[in-house]
Amino acid sequence: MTIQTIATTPFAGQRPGTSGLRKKVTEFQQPGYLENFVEAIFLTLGDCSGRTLVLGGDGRFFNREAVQTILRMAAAHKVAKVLVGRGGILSTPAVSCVIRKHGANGGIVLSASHNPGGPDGDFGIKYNIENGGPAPEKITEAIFAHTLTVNAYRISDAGPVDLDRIGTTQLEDMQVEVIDPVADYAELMERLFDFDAIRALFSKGFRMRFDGMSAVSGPYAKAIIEGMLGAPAGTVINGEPREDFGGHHPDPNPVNAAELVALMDGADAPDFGAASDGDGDRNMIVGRRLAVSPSDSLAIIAANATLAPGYRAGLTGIARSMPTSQAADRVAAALGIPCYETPTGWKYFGNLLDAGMATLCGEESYGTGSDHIREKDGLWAVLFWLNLLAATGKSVNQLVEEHWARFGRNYYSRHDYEAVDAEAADQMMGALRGKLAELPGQDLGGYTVQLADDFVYTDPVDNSVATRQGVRIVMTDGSRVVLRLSGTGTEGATVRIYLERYEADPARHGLDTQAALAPLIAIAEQLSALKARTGRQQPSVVT
Ligand code: G16
Repeated sequence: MTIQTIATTPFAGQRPGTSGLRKKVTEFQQPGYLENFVEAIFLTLGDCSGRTLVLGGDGRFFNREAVQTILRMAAAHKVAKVLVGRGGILSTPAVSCVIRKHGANGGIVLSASHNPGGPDGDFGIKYNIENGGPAPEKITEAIFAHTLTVNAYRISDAGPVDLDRIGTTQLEDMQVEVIDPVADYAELMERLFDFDAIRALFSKGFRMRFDGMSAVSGPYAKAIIEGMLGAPAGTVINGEPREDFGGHHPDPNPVNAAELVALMDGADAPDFGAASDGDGDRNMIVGRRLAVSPSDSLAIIAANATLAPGYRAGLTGIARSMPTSQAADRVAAALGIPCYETPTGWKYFGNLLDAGMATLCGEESYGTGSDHIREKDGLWAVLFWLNLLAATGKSVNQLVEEHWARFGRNYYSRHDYEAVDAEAADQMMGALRGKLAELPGQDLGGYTVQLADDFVYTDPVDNSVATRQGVRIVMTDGSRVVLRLSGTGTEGATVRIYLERYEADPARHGLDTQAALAPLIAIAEQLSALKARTGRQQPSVVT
């Protein structure tokens, strides 16, 4: 076995987006493409001798190949030890959990999250730091800078490591420990939630469906929900991870988890429906004929958090991304704790969690989590809801309706326009930014604009500043229209329009969401001229 230095030339476009580098599999398969990016990670890390890293991914097409390449490169960079999930599998929350539990120096996550997989699908890679969370911008920018100048990468010429057998092997001077991908994570969940109460709920005939979407969370859900909590076999559907996610789009929302939503709408619906995404960090919570909005889910978990053993001491604060609805702000105000508003991207929660300033975090994009790890966590959110259902004896619908009655309802929706011409999208956002200064005070469709800006975030812990994080138009009654371009798409641009309206009157809590938001939808079009600029008449996805 020898360490080789292979000459290479930079690839354009390796700047990490909202959550790491995400590209088409075919792009990653170009000779040197993955290697260049991994070399840039190691160049950013510097001397790796004595360090331990965690490595795993969501099992999508190219996962195994990438794991072998990264192991050989880690050995060449003198990493002391790599903990890798069996079969190269680790959900994103499990990577975060394993980094923290084993005191590793960081980890590499292989996933394109909810983006489709398979040879024609997407692949992705990101680096997580020693707190278990996604690397902050100063590190991702340093990685990017190295991708622009990289001219060689170092790699061992050793043969493949057996990823399917638990145990430790040697690769050059590096130890490779293949670990059970579920064990550490399951043990953490058991400490946070009242497993006895949830077991008792299932033993009384409570029925649930968890849709693993043929992605990574299936094995975790089977081990915990069916195994440890005693739910009947068959509770977890689509529970085998497949390289192409069985052709599904593993994005847990009412559009892509249509099968689950139809089941929950049916006459013999189970009591509780839930789904997770490609890499297991997103969640969807479904009651009977009710898909709970992720923003509401965050607020409801926050309002009832002390019912779960891991959160009995109460919350120090809540954090939400700027486009997420303000439902959680109302809970924070009632609890007398701060609510932080961050840019989109889980990485922005890391400092607040590390500093103990926030306990719960959430995003409208089906992401919820807490200070137990430094990633959002799909199954954790599902177990939280199970804990709430078991502790209160109430249904999902009851919990949601009672929450609205107490705090008011924040009607909320996101309209996505996917694979739009990137130049047209940039021009649209540019023109919109140009109008912002004149909007405050103007009357628009029955609303008066209070604030119009391009969101700027100053991190209260390290004072780092993130600019151009989304255009927000806030009305005097708190209703909002937010527009931004996605940082996770792999084709053209994705325009996201976020719409929110607050309704205090319980008699008006049963409206159709799109109808309730119609005036704000019209304002978004009036200000952006999206239809004319992009040629799109309808959003591709409405959540
Ligand atoms: C990632 C990030 C999230 C973000 C989401 C959507 O989620 O971790 O913080 O909300 O993308 O980002 P964008 O609107 O820029 O596409 P995931 O589940 O894809 O890793």
